[in-house]
Amino acid sequence: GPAQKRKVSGSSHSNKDNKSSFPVFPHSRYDAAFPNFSEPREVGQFSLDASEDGERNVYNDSRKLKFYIPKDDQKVNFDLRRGYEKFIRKDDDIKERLDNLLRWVLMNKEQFTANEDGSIKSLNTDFLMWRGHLTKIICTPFQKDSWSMAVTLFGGTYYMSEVETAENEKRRNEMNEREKEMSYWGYKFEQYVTCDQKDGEPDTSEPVNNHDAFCSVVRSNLSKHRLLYGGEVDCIRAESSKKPPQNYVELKTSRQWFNPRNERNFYRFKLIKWWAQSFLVGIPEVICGFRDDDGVVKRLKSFQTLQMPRDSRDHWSGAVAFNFCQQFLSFVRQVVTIDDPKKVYLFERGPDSSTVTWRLLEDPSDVFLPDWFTSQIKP
Ligand code: 0WD
Ligand code: CA
Repeated sequence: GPAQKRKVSGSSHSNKDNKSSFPVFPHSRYDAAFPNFSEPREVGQFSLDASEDGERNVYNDSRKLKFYIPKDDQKVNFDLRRGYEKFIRKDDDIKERLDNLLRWVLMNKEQFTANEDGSIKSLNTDFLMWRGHLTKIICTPFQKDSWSMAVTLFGGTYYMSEVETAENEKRRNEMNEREKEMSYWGYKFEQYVTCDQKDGEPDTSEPVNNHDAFCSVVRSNLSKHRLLYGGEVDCIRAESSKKPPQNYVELKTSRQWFNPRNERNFYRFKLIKWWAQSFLVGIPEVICGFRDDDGVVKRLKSFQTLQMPRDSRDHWSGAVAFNFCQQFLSFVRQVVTIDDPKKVYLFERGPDSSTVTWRLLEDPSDVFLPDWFTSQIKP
């Protein structure tokens, strides 16, 4: 349209009324001081457990939080291929959207502003989403990956729910046998270094199950945006005297480095994702199992979240990434003006695209706030 053809004059103000698309590049556009980001504060915990009936149920407690069991970092020998035939895999065709987080909200009504009839008047947040959605937005200036985020404004809160892009769905459906097996390795690694009990030993004979999860719910502010989001947390250090999220640990696997190019790509493309993901929840440490091509981990390495930007030298900038996110959220608030639980705006970043565009979704199946939730909110 004409708005897209309008010349960008260089002043950020002249572009304020251009609501048709949002630029990803150039980086210089976002190269300013790190925006205000308050220390994430944990306001809740919940567990997803499918042992009852095979469906993921939400429990308002930490029953699925695992304990980290320290190992001799240089002397491990974890075969991540073991037990693949017994893997109890979550069906990724089933889209849970924000449902589990919304169930947590309804289980914790006392945290929110209440009406006399017991319904919720306000969530006291500008945005509600999964942590993983924020990670994707933050990493956008430094990654090619496509993403789509659906946004609904309801009762003054912008609800954001990811929609799988055509490219990502295609990649998922065209995985070969080896890729499918490799997607098991990360979960198997978790089993080698965690235990349900504080002083227990990992049980690596049990089938691996990726239905179960523990989630932390946090509040933080990014500049003028109040944020409320949930994120899956792998485990906790039982021996630590710190309190959540400072005693949480994120677990990862990565292919060991065979040459300097491997190492460079690790710092350039992988560490920014690890940093954004853990920084958003205030998790101080990421423990990585380095594996070979046969899925054997021989070495563990701990990365300090706050050190990652420095470790990565000048490959990426956390300030650019966070400024991009801050301004993108402002853009969302400029575009999404109709407060209606059934109105869905879709924000899309195509593969390697230099802009984020938006459109309205018109199909009733795109509505993602369920009636069981909206009926309990009375603004
Ligand atoms: O609605 C959606 N489109 C999504 C929902 C996309 C991504 C996640 N989810 C759900 C997850 O199933 C989980 O219940 O949200 C919850 C947690 O979200 P998050 O913490 O915001 O997700 P993210 O930071 O992307 O991933 C954290 C962990 C992953 O760890 P690694 O180390 O791989 O980053 O959540 C797990 C995974 O362990 N995870 C999943 N587990 C099973 N199925 C999935 C999945 N599809 N995605 C992430
Ligand atoms: Ca993990």
